[in-house]
Amino acid sequence: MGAESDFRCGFAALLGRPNVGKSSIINALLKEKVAAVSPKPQTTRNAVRCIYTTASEQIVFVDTPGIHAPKHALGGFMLKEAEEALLSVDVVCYVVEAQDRAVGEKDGIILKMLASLSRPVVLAVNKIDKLARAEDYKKAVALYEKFIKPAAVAPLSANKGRGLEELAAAISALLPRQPAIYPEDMLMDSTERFLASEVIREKILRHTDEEVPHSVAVLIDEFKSPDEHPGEKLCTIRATVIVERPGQKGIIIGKNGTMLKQIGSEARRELEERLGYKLFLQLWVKVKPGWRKSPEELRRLGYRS
Ligand code: GDP
Ligand code: MG
Ligand code: K
Repeated sequence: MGAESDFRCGFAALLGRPNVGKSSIINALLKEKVAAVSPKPQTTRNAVRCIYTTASEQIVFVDTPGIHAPKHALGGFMLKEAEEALLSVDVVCYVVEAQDRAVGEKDGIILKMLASLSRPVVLAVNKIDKLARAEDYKKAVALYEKFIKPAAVAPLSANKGRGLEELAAAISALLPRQPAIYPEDMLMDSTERFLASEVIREKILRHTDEEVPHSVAVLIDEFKSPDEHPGEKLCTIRATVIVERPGQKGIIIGKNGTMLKQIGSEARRELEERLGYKLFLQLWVKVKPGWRKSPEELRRLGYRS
């Protein structure tokens, strides 16, 4: 058989409770920042596809939203989104932590979904660098194997760059033999608009505490890129940051607007670097009490339901 017909390509859902390191794994694999990473949970709410291509494989990762108990409308949306994502993939990459010694509520929900799913699971045991004895990751494996039978187990450390190629190999071994779907130089299947809202949201999360992240959404009101508008020299982005309470608006704007200015200039710099052109970025902050509980508002913000 020729090399070409041995090529494997397909979709892998990246699954795991918040903060196990899903975005870090993607970033480490692509060696470029693609999905938003932050030490706070719920950074990635929408599915972002990242594409990992080598000479022998192409893995299209779907960075699924965190799995949450459906306590309000947003939670319900995310759970449904995650279930739908699972039905459209070839493999599930389920990320847990090497230090796990008990199954938490969120993993309980994920395990229940996986147990009823006819898709192979690669159990990615991340953060092995945190263990005093490397082989202790097997304790985490034994814990999860009580509920699912993974097709493969991949111990790794996204932060230390260990076990990443082994993880990719374990996933691609379970993909169908077929040619690449995407061009090999493509890293992410996502629009520039979406990238803009993710970068802005990440900057907000980096600069704010506990109570802000869960109630913030970024709506891109206008995106005029030089590609779409040949007459324009600058890319213009106007975005609204939506929060739930006036206090949160105050935090994001900061004293004399300094915080918003800081967030805006950091987001602009990163976007200019990643998009490859100069841009003008304007941010507003709006209070919409209870936007997360309103299905209509969620739809308007782009969360399908
Ligand atoms: P996600 O919510 O699953 O996407 O998790 P993130 O990728 O945002 O990571 C959450 C936190 O875990 C961040 O502070 C990361 O730096 C940290 N983290 C990710 N991978 C590792 C790892 O291999 N080792 C250690 N020690 N920390 C990690
Ligand atoms: Mg993430
Ligand atoms: K995170």
